[in-house]
Amino acid sequence: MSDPSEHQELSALAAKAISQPLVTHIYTADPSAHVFEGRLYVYPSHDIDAGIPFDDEGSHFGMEDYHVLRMDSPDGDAVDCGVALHVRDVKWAQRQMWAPDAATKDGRYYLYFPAKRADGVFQIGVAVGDRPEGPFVPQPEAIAGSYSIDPAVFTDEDGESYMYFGGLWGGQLQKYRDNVRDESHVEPGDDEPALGPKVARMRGDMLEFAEAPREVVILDEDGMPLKAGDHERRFFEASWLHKFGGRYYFSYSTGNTHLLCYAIGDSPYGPFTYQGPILTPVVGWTTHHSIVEFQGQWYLFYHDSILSGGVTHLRSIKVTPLHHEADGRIRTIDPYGA
Ligand code: FUB
Repeated sequence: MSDPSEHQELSALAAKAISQPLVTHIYTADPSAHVFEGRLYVYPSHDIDAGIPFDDEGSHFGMEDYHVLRMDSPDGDAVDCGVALHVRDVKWAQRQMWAPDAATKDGRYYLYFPAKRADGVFQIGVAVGDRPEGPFVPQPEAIAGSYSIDPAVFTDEDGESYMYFGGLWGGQLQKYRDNVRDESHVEPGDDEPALGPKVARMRGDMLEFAEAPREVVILDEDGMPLKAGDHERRFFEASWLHKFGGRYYFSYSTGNTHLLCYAIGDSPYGPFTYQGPILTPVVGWTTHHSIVEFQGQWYLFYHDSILSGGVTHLRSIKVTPLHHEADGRIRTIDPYGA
């Protein structure tokens, strides 16, 4: 960054992120930001107080619909484009519309979302629209072979798209091995390899997986898979993939240690080698993000619970500049330190 006025603008944006959510008329979380048609579109969860008691399954995260936000620039106003999809319109889903993502191909837009079926099992669905803001029409069934939560769809320069997904505990990932669910399964023991997120290449029509989901492996500095007991570094939820300098950056939340971390690899399938934290803990239990380039500058979209006074399921999304150092490492952000 050589232009001083540009530097001042980015510093001002970082300072604004400390106190100001992108919108305050609704609670929002889990922001997946994309540049579509030259503008920023953000696909967040729409947090509500559904009146459901707290439990270990995250039942109090009782979200029912999605609103899409549009911004002309990261320091501009975020326009709420209204309800893009409601759970009542999704035949296979009953409740808990958790963190979504979106993608585009051949002029159509695809909203990917996790939700619980009536039997309490999370799956991932897709809904299709003609505009980035929707409305989106859901497919009648969930994506075959999908499970758990937090879809993130990355489209590579060759046009192939990949869905990353999975989340531990309330997100149910620990119940699966080799894509098969077994209620008796729990998170592996501390000295066993950690469970990874999953990745599957999408079919050309963006509606189904083109292959069975594969395990994403995150390695330590010695090339060994991170251990399940390594709670400061192991994957928990909130997958995101961006490409920088020809390398693939997989970022994620560590859940119960409240960090956003990243790992780098040479293929969209990984393996990825752990690098360090991107964002230190925010106010609230969850942390979830996206990373996007807009007009030559990179940004981190994330959330915290400051606006609600710390209520963990009533969150607000924010944006702050993100810097890759000359060697490609990401500078760690303190959400309250600007
Ligand atoms: O918003 C509900 C869940 O909280 C998301 O799916 C997780 O990533 C966490 O942010």
